[in-house]
Amino acid sequence: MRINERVQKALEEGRPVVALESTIISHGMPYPRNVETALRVEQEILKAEVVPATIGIIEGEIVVGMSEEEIEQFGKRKGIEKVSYRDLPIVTAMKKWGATTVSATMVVAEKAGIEVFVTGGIGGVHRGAEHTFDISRDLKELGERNVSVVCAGAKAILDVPKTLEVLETEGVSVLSYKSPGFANFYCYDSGLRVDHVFNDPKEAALIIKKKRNLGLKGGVLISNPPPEECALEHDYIDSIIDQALEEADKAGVSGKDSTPFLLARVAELTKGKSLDTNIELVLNNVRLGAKIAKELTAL
Ligand code: PSU
Ligand code: MN
Repeated sequence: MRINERVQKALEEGRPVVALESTIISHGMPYPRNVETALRVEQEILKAEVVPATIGIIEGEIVVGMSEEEIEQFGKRKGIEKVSYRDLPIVTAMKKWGATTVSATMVVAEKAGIEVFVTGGIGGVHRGAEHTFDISRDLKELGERNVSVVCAGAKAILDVPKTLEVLETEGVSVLSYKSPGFANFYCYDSGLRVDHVFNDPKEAALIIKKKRNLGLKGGVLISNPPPEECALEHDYIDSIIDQALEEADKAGVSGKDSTPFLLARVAELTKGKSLDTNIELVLNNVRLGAKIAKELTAL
């Protein structure tokens, strides 16, 4: 594992660091907006006086804290593997390039000692999972790793009620920032309840710290609704998601290809609106994540 100097130094000195994933770059957004977003994300974090650590695998080496050039590569290079937990030994042994999902990023962040991780929306229980058994490894790692994740809920293409049920089974405390409902990725609210609503980032930090001090394994999931001005309406997006799901089914898309296919198709069908929202919600999550990371180190 290669930890860049700035990240290493911050960790040694007990200064705040925020982990970021690379699947969102290589498989979640089209080039060049994926790279623009990943770089803006890092700038926002630095502006808050927190150190960003974008995580990925380069020729088999796990990198914690990519350079700008490396981020650019993850955005445009063809054939980068989507790396979930199960893929970590394969991609590293075979010396391949790999973009880490939430699950794999959590594993690496924990090993590096980074406690706060920001993404767009976590993976979860896919619709129709009662037939396909498609449940993201993200949920399991949330239950196992001492890393807390800031997100805009679970991706809207999923079965969100079932996702929350599995999070409960995994023992993941779900908090929501300022809004009573679990965020719905593109939409402000899924209409589903969370375990606790907080208004002050310090409160989230206290809960994370308490979980650790009690010796309870696993992370805290922090749901942050997308900024209201760029959130999409359920009436608009839900039928588009249904159409994308139907197309995926007809085309026989399954397994790890599902999420990238659906996100890309929804972006096309909304003429880029969903992509704009996805970018804004990530930046919004980053601002909250940086605050929580700072509060956590201050404790
Ligand atoms: N958040 C986004 N876009 C993404 C992802 C998250 O805004 O593309 C990625 C994360 O890496 C997450 C993955 O772990 O989607 C989920 O993939 P799957 O459903 O195959 O587990
Ligand atoms: Mn899956």
